[in-house]
Amino acid sequence: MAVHRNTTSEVAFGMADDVRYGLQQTPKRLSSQFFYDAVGSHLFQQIMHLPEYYLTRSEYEILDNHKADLLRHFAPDQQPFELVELGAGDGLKTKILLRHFLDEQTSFSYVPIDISEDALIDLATSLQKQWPTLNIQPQHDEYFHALEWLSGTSDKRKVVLFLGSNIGNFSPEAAVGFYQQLSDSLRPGDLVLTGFDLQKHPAVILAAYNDRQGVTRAFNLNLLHRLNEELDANFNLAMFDHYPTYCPETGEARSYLVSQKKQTVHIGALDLDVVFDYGEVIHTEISRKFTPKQIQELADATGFSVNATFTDCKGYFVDVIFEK
Ligand code: AVI
Repeated sequence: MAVHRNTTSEVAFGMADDVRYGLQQTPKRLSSQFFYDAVGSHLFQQIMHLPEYYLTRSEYEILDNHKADLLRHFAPDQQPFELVELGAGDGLKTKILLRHFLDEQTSFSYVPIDISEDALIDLATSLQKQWPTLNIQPQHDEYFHALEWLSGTSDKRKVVLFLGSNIGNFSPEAAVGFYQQLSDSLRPGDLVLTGFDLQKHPAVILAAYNDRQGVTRAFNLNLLHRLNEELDANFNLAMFDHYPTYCPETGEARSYLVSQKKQTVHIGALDLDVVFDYGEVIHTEISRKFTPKQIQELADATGFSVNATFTDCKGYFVDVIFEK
């Protein structure tokens, strides 16, 4: 089983350009897609097990309780289908579905797509070991690029998984653009299963991004460590602080890194000096929380109909099937 790659240099080139642009904006920003190097992916695995990070547990419960319903939607006629997963990560939740589909002798292939090559190789290796007969075709790519690839593949019905509230890491405009592009890449009858984190008590949400063990802090700061390693920067991590916020009016959790003093950071690979004032922030991530109305509006705006909605017992999270 080979990992199809979008070349590493393309990915690294994207990062250099993005960092140069983002650190010269006001406010400064870095894209959250660069969190996921080997260390960042490992920290994210830890985050998913934290007591405060309810998202993973909620979605796990939904998939486990509704795996049979989901299979009925995915293969109503028992025809073979392609299960394409965007942002597969460690596949822990997806394994619930894969196990059930294999037990039911469903005919499908699994195409995990991820920007972290390390996470993808770990996932593919562990899946192949667990289920040697599983047809798995891993793709190392970023989401938008992967969609171009999606439209050029086989005639089989596509079921796209976009789990874990990954959609929350897009701005509202980018989410519409992404679902429009997804819709354009699919054919009538193809499905998308999306995990949306719902708006709820603000304190519950804020705690999920400010855990007591400091794992989310390390995850956020690792972005600067990555720039030190890969772009020859000299960020002093002790001079930046993790600062998460949640605004219940917009439904946006945001993460920032705050400069603890006036300082200048040199980024060798970009030949760039970046000046920080005391208290100046770098915006590193947006994690949007949705209302049911916003989910319906996303489907309406991008040529999908809402086929089915599944929720957990606390009503914290929903997995929604959109049909093209
Ligand atoms: C991957 N993504 C959905 C996570 C989130 O909740 O926005 C990333 C994350 N950031 C901090 N904690 C987890």
